Amino acid sequence: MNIKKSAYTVAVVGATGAVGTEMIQVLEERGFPVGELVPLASARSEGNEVTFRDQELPVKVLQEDSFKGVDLALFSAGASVSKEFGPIAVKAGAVVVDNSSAWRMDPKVPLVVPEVNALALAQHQGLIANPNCSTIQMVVALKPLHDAVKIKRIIVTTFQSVSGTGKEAMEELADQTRKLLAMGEVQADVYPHQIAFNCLPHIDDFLPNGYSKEEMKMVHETQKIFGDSSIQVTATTVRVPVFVCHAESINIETERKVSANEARALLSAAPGIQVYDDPSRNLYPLPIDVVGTDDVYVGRVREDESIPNGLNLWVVADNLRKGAALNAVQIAEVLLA
Ligand code: NAP
Ligand code: 3JM
Repeated sequence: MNIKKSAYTVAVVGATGAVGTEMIQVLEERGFPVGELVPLASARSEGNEVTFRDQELPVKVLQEDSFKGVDLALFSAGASVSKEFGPIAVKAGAVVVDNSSAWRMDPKVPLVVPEVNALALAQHQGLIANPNCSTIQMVVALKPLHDAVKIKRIIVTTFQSVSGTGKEAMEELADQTRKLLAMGEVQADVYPHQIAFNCLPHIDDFLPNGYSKEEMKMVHETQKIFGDSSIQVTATTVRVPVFVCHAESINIETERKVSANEARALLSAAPGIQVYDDPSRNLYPLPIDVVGTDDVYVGRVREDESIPNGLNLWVVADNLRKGAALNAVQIAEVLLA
């Protein structure tokens, strides 16, 4: 990737997964200069194929020598795979954009959302981390407000879709829903409880402080991306029975006052954001409308009447696209530019 080429060899690690499938689609849709696509997954996928530009490509089993000749490797096969194979890919000469939590908080690894901190990419040493899906949509929405009136504190509650867990979780929600509507019994395999017709205040493992890892990812990643460890962040992350798109209720306290109208104007002018905010017409962002789109949608902008400088927002984005695959491909596009 350090050399300008007309086309690049791109490996997708986790090519058969929910994020990997979207990665391949986003590379194609955006006309990323792919010479050869190398789809990699586990031995479970041996014999399977993925489709890229109307071609069926055989999935290869991820191995130490998988990255020979690879310019760019997009990883989304879980944190342990990234921990082990990320450095192997870099050593083989590839630039790695990693979607897992494995490297995000490493000080040598830039954690990047192009609309927010593209400049951090200049420091990369081969490995670049994509933030957590919930962090990405939050920082895109908050960046123009932070620039204008400086955010002091963020209180966020998420409503996260099952696609954030992967393909098996999507099947589990569909299967439980079908069975329950037919008055059948259901079993919970992916989550600790039934997800259909339910809400689980539990995403990723719990930590000794009582928060989940997902909640603490939002705290630490937000501070790293904004380059400001003084921003106070507290999060509650909830899994809801939605297939795709995460929603977030965000409350911010700012150093200077911003009215709801000024905030809408700032948001409307910012890259990657659509403002959908007209309660008189029941207009606010909804997962079923946002799925398959690229922007971060903001609505329900209200001044927080309980404090002098506060704002409430409702933020929705496609977690598989801006929350994962699209952001990773946008990082690669910045590297090419
Ligand atoms: P998924 O649908 O379960 O897919 C997992 C993918 O990883 C599959 O392609 C799977 O291959 C592959 N894989 C698993 N273990 C492997 C191994 N040992 N060697 C090679 N490939 C292996 O999960 P997903 O939703 O796509 O998410 C995958 C990962 O991406 C997550 O674990 C997470 O780290 C990351 N992620 C990040 C975000 C974000 O916020 N940026 C969002 C979602 C996910 P097989 O089909 O062969 O099993
Ligand atoms: C989103 O290997 C794993 O346990 C990965 C779990 C996971 C992650 C993660 O921690 O990388 C599933 C879904 C994420 C994420 O984006 O942080």
